[in-house]
Amino acid sequence: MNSYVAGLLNNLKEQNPGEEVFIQAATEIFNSLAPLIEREEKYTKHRILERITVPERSLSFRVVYTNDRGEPCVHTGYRVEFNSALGPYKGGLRFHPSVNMGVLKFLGFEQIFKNSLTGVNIGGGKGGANFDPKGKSDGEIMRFCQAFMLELHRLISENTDVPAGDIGVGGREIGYLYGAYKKITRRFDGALTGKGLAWGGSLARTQATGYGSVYFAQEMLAKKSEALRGKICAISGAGNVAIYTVEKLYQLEAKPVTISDSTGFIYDPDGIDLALLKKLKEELRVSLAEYTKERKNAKFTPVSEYPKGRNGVWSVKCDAAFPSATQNELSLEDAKTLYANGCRLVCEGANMPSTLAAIDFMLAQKDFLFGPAKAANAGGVATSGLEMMQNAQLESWSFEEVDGRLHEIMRHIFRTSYETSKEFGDEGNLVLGSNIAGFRKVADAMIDQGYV
Ligand code: NDP
Ligand code: 2IT
Repeated sequence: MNSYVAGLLNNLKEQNPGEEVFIQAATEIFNSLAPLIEREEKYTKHRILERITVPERSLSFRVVYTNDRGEPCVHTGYRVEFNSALGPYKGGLRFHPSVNMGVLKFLGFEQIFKNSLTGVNIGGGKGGANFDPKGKSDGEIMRFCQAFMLELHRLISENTDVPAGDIGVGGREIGYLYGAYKKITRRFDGALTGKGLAWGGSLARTQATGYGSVYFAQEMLAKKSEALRGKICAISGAGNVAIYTVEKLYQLEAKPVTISDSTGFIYDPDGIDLALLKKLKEELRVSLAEYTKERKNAKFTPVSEYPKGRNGVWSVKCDAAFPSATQNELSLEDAKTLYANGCRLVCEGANMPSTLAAIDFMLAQKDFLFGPAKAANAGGVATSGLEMMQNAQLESWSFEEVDGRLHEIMRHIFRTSYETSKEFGDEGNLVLGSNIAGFRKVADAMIDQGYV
């Protein structure tokens, strides 16, 4: 990193105290951008790095709902509108107790470059609340979503800011949020994506992030004339991304053998039972510990038994790994363990699942393929973009149409990232390639649009 970029990063740390994950996301980008910034003087002249690291707008607000015992419960809601150079702010809502402004700034910042890579005209944003949907009744979830929308509706609409799901926000929550949006604003428009199929949702949006991540892995392997067929795969997470990663892996005749949640991980040597996984997580919403009741060969390891500082799921022997739960769930030690056990591909379904040290290690192994989150998990938001297109035209495309477009977008993201890595002299470094390709488009748009 040159001294100008290093100085900017130091300044960013001072200006954003306590926001470690935001600084981590910025560090990764700044590392990648250094050669571009040296080559192209215009980005320094127009102070793009200084501008792009400050959200255009961010809001936090009180959310109060009444629980089933009639008591008021108080939470903080947020929306970070990070960058609109390429289109309306676009990005998910996360409901999780760990949510704070720093977490949403990291996610919103990443979203800018991811969305740019999709080729769809969407800017970057993220929102959510420090609310834990776990253990809450449907009524409590509904009242929380309504209270949240009572503030959020001021910011969103089909062409200003378009939220969607993320951790803790799936089809059920989007339904309650949309109902409240419509009631408050009297508008039936595409202000949210991930909607139900009968009321403006898109086929294949539910599957898109997981499917897209596997399509991306396919592209990485194809470059080496390899395929997923027959490969043993370890997956973390047991939510939307993980479930549809498992589904697509089966379609391509790979063998997924692990899944995980906040209570522990499952190793199923016979291959993950997809129908059981869907039942436990999409219908019953229970811990993965329940999985072994129906699958006697499977083993559940609780989080309390993980080695210190490690994620147990990465100790399972595999050929390919798909981290699909949350940030910083794959450490340097985890990466070394995966590699030592023969794993040669990591494809990031989650946002920033690997630590900076883990990424450095994986990039340094010449026989290893690393698919970075911004590129590999962009299929979800890209398909949200396709949902927005359908809404704007009052159309519904077939599953095959949407899935086909998603597949082509993932191929395009791989090609762009790969070609850009080559252009900058580090062929196959997709972290470098995707960060530079994503950034360049946004930065050039910001220059075109003047100092705003
Ligand atoms: P879900 O809420 O559907 O699932 C999240 C899964 O990860 C759950 O199994 C959850 O466990 C587990 N998990 C969450 N936080 C933790 C934690 N701190 N420690 C251990 N396990 C955890 O979310 P998604 O599948 O939608 O999101 C997963 C990841 O993918 C996130 O990083 C998200 O930002 C990213 N992503 C999502 C997209 C989407 O379209 N949904 C698009 C692109 C990226 P439990 O079941 O116990 O709660
Ligand atoms: O991180 C992500 O890209 C998402 N959670 C999906 C965002 C979206 O707008 O579909």
